[in-house]
Amino acid sequence: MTDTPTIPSSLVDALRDARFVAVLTGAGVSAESGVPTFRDAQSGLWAKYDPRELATPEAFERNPKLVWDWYSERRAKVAAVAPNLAHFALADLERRVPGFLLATQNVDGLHARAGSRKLVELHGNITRVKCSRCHAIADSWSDASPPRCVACNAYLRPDVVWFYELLPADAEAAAEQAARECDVYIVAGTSGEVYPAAELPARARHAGARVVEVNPTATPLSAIAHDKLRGPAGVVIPALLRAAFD
Ligand code: BJW
Ligand code: ZN
Repeated sequence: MTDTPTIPSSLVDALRDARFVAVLTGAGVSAESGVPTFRDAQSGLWAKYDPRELATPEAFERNPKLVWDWYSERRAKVAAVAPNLAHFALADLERRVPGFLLATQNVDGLHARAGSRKLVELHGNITRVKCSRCHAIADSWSDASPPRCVACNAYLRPDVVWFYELLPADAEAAAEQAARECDVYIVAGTSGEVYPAAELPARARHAGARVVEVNPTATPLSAIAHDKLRGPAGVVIPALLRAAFD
């Protein structure tokens, strides 16, 4: 059993009284489902590649097959895993507070599968595939690696946000507004190294929110968090809900 960190009573009160709660999640929230975190060492076939060097438009231009195959394997892995207690607790939290938004950096779709609806996916979704030129979403594709767009014959690619690409404008705007308007901001399972997502907690703090970090280890975001709940998200987030709402 993992120890649950102590939850300060002032945080319990803040959560209970909150009119709007905003949440930012990262790969650590899916770790207990068996999805490797982004900065974890790659295994097997991919051991010699740095994910930071595969998740770029340049990598896809240079070696489309390598990048397509990496995402195909990850897509298959995501389809084979299930949401964990952290995903379910966040779906529950959305129903407990008057205003809520969950902004996730994860591309695995597990929050939606756990029942979250007030949800924006800042970095896209690995289960969707789009054309790299005309951006049309593909409903099906061939076994080629990569397959081609039926409309314009360019390569298809995963509908995720690579480094140096813009985030979906509506998702980013909604996440920024939630950070500005929330009373409590929960940031869970992210290393806080990737922008613009990493600046959301500071915006929330600047606007007066109580900022809570859920992560087994310290991150650059720890410095701006009022509460640092050290432990796995699948333990800490359900404990936070029990403390505030049971
Ligand atoms: C647990 C746990 C458990 C483990 N429970 N926790 C400003 C300053 C500097 C640079 C930039 C800037 N603005 C933009 C940039 C450039 C760049 C960037 O941020 N670079 C940094 C590396 C410095 N940003 C971009 O390019 C973005 N685009 C953009 O801003 O466009 C405009 C622009 C362009 C160019 C220049 C300037 C502006 C786009 C970013 C897209 C990120 N895409 C990826 C890949 C998605 C597809 C895929 O999955 O392959 O998104 S990168 C990768 O990182 C992925 C993740 O969503 C993202 C964040 O990672 P995350 O979730 O934090 O995971 P990890 O692995 O890093 O951390 C896991 C954490 O969990 C750890 O802390 C563990 O301790 C913890 N943990 N077990 C709780 N059980
Ligand atoms: Zn096309």
